[in-house]
Amino acid sequence: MKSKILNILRSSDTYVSGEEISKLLGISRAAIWKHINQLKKEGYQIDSLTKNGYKLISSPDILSFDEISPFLKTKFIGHDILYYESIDSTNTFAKSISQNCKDGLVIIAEEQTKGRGRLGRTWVSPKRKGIWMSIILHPNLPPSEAHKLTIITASSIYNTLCKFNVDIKIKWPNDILINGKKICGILTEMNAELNHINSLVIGIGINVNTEVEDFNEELTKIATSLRIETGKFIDRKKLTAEILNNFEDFYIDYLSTKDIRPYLEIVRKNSALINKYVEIIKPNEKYIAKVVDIDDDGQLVIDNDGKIEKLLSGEVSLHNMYNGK
Ligand code: BT5
Repeated sequence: MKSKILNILRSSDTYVSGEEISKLLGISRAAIWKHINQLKKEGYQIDSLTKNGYKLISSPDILSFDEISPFLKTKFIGHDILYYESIDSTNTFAKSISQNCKDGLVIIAEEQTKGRGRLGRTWVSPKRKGIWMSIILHPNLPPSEAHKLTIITASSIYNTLCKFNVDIKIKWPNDILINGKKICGILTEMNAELNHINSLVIGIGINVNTEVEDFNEELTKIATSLRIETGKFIDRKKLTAEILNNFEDFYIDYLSTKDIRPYLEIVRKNSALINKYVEIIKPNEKYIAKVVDIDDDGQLVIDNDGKIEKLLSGEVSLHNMYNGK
């Protein structure tokens, strides 16, 4: 009901009387007043005049379904959004419900208290500064294909961020960098049988309006945000919807063609790694090698002192990029 009242107020430039809303929605004026008060508590600025009714003055900077849906063009992703002011981790929560929920459900939080990266690392997620969300999917794919969805996610985010005219690079397998610093990380997790993915959770963290003070000392050196890079305050709602729109386009196309090459092409063309030297960290060894390519299966191809090796995303960490040895 609250969303319906909001939609009525949004569609009008002037005051809408309580009587009109009451007629349109079939609820009492007292009930409308209660919902309006709730909206005000959520940060909506609504002017109410006894004679004229209600007028929406401004909406809060929040990533609820009501705020994102006006910009959504998707067929199913984000048609349901579970929105939290604060959560431990959208991925942890998404994983706990992923088997019994609708395909394309999105979990979004304004803040994560235990945001996660890969391999038990922490993802710093300050309140209302970024986009911290997880998309739950039920693709009909074998588990061996799951890593390709990270490629689809990275390339769709790359495409979305291009409009900001900044120097964006994709760092295999799951990072997006601007001017060499990390702006986005992707965490793909799944629940699978031997031959079938039961559910997949794609976690996306993007530093949008984060300011330097929001990063700890360690992150200041390696992380950045759209705000820091563009000098502008960015509309998070629109950006969230654009990411979901672009991601769904790529995802639906990939499921029908099973051809990852167009997306790999985006990753290769804008790779932060190809032709660079990287430190490869495996559980039992560390070494420096030159990245030569990303192959058609999405594996990183490296030249380790003349020996060509292929790396799967789950098995390595890459540190310190070198332009020459
Ligand atoms: C990632 O891991 O980059 C995946 C991050 C995924 C975050 C999203 S947010 C929504 C969803 N819910 C979650 O709980 N997670 C997902 P990895 O490649 O392991 O990188 C982690 C490293 O990035 C850390 O060890 C830090 O060095 C760095 N880092 C942490 N917070 C950062 C931030 N806000 N911006 C840039 N770098 C950060």
